[in-house]
Amino acid sequence: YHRVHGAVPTHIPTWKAAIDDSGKDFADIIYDKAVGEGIAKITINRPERRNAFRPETVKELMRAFNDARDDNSIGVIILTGKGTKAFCSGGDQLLRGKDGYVDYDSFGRLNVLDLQVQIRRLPKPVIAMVAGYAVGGGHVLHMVCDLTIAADNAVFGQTGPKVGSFDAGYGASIMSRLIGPKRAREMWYMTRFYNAKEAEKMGLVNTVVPLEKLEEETVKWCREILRNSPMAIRLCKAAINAADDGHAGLQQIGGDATLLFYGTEEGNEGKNGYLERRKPDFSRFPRLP
Ligand code: S0N
Repeated sequence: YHRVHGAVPTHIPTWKAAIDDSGKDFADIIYDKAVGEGIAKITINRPERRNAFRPETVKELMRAFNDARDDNSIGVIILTGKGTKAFCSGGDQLLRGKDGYVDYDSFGRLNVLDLQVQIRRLPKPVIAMVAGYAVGGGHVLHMVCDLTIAADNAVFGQTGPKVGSFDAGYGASIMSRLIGPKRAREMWYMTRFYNAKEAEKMGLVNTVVPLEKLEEETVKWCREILRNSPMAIRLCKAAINAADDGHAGLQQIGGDATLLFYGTEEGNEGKNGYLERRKPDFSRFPRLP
C-alpha cells in the first residue's frame, strides 16, 4: 500500500484564519483551514477558564462546524482547545444561572446539546485533539467526535454529579457504548479522573502521543483519512452511528442513499420523464438480486 501511496507526511500545515459566510469575526474560538490540505481546525479559545464554554462559545462553534461542513474542500475537522492545559472543562460555571448558562441575553441555555448533535450528524470525520483536561461537558464533546488523539498529559472525566449537573443524553449513552456500562457508571457515579494511558485502555481514545507531537500526529491521521474515498467515509460514519441514533441515524444513512441515487441514470430517468412530460422508462434498469 505504502509503495503506491508513499508515507504520510507529518509536517504541520500552514493554517489560515477562516470566517463563515456571516463575515463576523469569532471571539471565543479560532477557526483555521490548512492551505491546500482539506483540514479545518476549530479551537476553543478561553484558556483562562480551561476552555470552558459559554452559550456564545457554542454558537460560534456551531457556525464554524457549519462552514466546514458546507466547504467541499474540507474533508476532516479537528476540534481542540487553546494551550496545553485543557481541551475543554465543560460549561462555564461562572455563567450558570438558575436554568442554564446565561451570557448574551437573559435566557438560560443548554445549547451544547445542539452542538453534540451537529458533530454526530456532520458527514465528515471530526477528530478531537486533546491536551490537558477534557472534563464535564468537555469530556462529552470529545466523546461525540469520531476519533480522539490524546497527548500524554490529557486527563478525562465527568464532574457533573460533583458540581450539580449531568448529561443524560449522549454523555451517558455514547459513553456506555464506548467503554461499556460498568465503566460508564463508574465514570459518572464516582466522578474520578483518568489519565491518558488509562483512557486508552478503556477505549475512550484512539491513541496517546507525547504532548509535543500532538498536532503532528493528529494532522497525520487527517491526511491518512483524506487519502480515502469521501463517500465511503461518509457512509461508514453514518452506518456506525445509525442504530444508536434511531430514526435520526436512519435518516442520515437514508439521505446518503438518496444522495447516491440522485447520481445514477435510474434516478435521473425519473426526473427527466417528469421534466419531458413523458412516462419514465425504468425497464432498462436491472432488478438486482
Ligand atoms: C478543569 C480543572 C480540573 C482544571 O484544574 P486546574 O488546572 O487546577 O485549574 P483551576 O485553577 O481549577 O482553573 C483555572 C481557572 O479556570 C477556571 N475554570 C476552570 N474550569 C472552569 C469552568 N468549567 N467554568 C468556569 N471557570 C472554569 C477556574 O475557575 C480558574 O479560574 P481563576 O484562575 O480565575 O480562579 C478544574 O478547573 C475543574 O474542575 N473545573 C470545573 C470542571 C467542571 O465541573 N465543569 C462543569 C461540568 N458541567 C458541565 O460541563 C455541564 C454539562 C453541560 O453543559 C450539559 C450537559 C447536558 C445537558 C446540558 C448541559 C448544559 O448545561 O448545557
